[in-house]
Amino acid sequence: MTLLYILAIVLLCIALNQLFRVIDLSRLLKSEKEYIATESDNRMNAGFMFLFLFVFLAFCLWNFLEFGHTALPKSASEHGEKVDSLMNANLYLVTIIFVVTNGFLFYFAYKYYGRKDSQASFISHNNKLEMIWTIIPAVALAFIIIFGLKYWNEIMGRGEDATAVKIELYAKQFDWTARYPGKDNEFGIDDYKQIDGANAVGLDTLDPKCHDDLIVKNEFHIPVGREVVFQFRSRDIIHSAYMPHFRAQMNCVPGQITNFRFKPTITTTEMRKDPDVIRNISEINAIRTTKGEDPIEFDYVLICNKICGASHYNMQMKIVVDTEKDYQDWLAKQKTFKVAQK
Ligand SMILES: [Cu+2]
Repeated sequence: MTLLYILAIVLLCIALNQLFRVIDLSRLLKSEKEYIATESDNRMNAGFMFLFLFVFLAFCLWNFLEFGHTALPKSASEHGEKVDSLMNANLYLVTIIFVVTNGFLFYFAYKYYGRKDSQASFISHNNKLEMIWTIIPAVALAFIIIFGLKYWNEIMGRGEDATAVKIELYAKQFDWTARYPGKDNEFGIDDYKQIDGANAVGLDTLDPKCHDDLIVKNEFHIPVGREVVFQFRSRDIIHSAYMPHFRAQMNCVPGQITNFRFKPTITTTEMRKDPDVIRNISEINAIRTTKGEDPIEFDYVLICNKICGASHYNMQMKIVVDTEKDYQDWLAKQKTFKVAQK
């Protein structure tokens, strides 16, 4: 079958080649000069340029409408609204500029196609034009940067919240481990030399602050409406802790501690009832069913967003946003580092 396709393509190429030779020969007979575009050729190309403009913009619009909902998921953190409004402002600005500049590009190609007696005018310099295309982008970029810096300061520069939940996320090829500070609300210090099977995140067993730390695998819980202060560590190479629903991402760098904090605003249970979430999950489940896989439920997720090796794609951990009571119940069931060590 494949051979037939190849044969068909080869024959088509030969046929096209012959066709072009016939056209060339007929031009020779009519004593037209070979390969010089006539005015009607130019007019036809100009028409196609104009047509392309509309086809292209229609294609872009269709992409927006059809796949727009598969971009960033619904925001579920307090600062997420700010990130989204900045993102949308950028997107609107870029879309307007894209449509206007590309509109002109293809319209001018259509309007000024080569005519027999027309000549291009020679403009070496125009101060007014230079000013326009320098000042307008400069103002637009300043607008984007000023708003970006303002939001960055608001997200990263807030004071410590005394009631905040502390969590450490520990990255290694290829999984995550969460650590909670336990009753004393303080993390014990770490010592990479003590990493072994029972002490996967390398805590210093001599530090009493470690003993009540909770080590959590597979999924970790956070309470809704309370600030969560994360610290990130890595055992081996740079990973990146990405929690898309909370608009949070921070690199995990070996040998140093990085931070990020956010306040979750929607519990996992509430999010599962959201119409947009239901739509996206049912689309995924429709594909899964055709493959004979079990349907899934919506869950918040922590994923690695720095290509870190062969199993990078599957370096993830489930996040559950609970009500305060559910969170406390779950926390009470977790084992302390000391118990787990025995
Ligand atoms: Cu990774």
